[in-house]
Amino acid sequence: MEQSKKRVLSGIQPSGNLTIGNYLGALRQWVVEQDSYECYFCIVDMHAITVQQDPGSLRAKTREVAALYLASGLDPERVTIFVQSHVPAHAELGWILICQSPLGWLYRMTQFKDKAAKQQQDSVGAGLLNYPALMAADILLYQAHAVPVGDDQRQHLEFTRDLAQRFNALYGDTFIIPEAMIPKAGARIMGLDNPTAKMSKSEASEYHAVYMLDAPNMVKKKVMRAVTDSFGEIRFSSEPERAGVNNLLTIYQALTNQSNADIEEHFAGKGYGDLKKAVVEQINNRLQPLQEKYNRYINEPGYLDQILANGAERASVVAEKTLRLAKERMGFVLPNGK
Ligand code: ATP
Ligand code: LTN
Repeated sequence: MEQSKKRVLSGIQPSGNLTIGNYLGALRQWVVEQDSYECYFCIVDMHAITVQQDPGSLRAKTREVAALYLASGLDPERVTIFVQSHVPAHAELGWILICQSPLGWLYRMTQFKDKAAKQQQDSVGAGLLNYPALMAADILLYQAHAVPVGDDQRQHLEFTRDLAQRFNALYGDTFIIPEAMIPKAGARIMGLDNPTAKMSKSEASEYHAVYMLDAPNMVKKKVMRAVTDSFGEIRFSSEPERAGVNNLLTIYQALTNQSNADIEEHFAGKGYGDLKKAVVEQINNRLQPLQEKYNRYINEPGYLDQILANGAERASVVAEKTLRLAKERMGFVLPNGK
């Protein structure tokens, strides 16, 4: 495993419109890390199908996510951007790791419990339960040292580490044990309509999330309607009754990089209307140039497809090498002696 730079891998599901939660919790830090790590960023379409997806929408969203990666500032010359299903090693190691995953560990995952609870019991697919094993495969195939994700993925990262350690103990050192890399500000953006639930791209309600592709007047409409409280006090707080204001402050902080004290001082004596206006302005300032770039990329499907094809080719070389090692260690007979 001779590598010069340490490796990073992360991914986003093409399961809907990307939210500012996806941007602040994940994408934004990926852009920073591309300078110091060897980075692999995938569009995890095989994870998206763990809940029902409309084929036309999955197709469109996969390209949309790719264009948003580029528009956010990922440079395809420096990082490898690819679609998970273009690299079959993910499915293959995924199956191997499913076979290594204790059911008890899988049933304990809060994301599984939450997503399963939202569906009729008999329509919950087995893929939803096995989701963390496929995610472990994504990460371990690249021998990634670090995985930049939002706070909600902490438990999946622990699962990946436990599974890798278990595999290494059973079959000999095979996988690097990865670390979660979680941002200080913006790791958990909450829903605007319900600040006790994580902002999520697959939540249907209209005023729940600001999408990365929302027009400025839509951002304004959503933020101005965000749930607050009747305390009339602008300060950071972990009290559930103040979660709405805390969430707006958190979004403001993630976009301005200011300290809690500076932000509270800035808003001293002001009202929630002022806070909301300031948040709208910060979001729109950030999204406007990004959306301009997005429009250019999405209107050049040939260019996007070329980037994804190159990415899959580069990713396959690394992934195949690890897959071969894992199979060999487990006792698979490799074709043609290797
Ligand atoms: P879905 O609603 O389809 O489950 P999601 O919006 O939770 O999707 P994912 O594709 O599962 O998004 O997540 C992609 C990345 O974005 C992950 O690193 C995740 O931790 C991060 N992320 C998602 N939502 C938030 C949020 N509200 N705050 C911060 N980070 C987030
Ligand atoms: N489970 C992740 C998406 C995901 C991922 C990954 C993130 C799939 N594979 C590998 C990091 C590394 C989520 O955000 N829900």
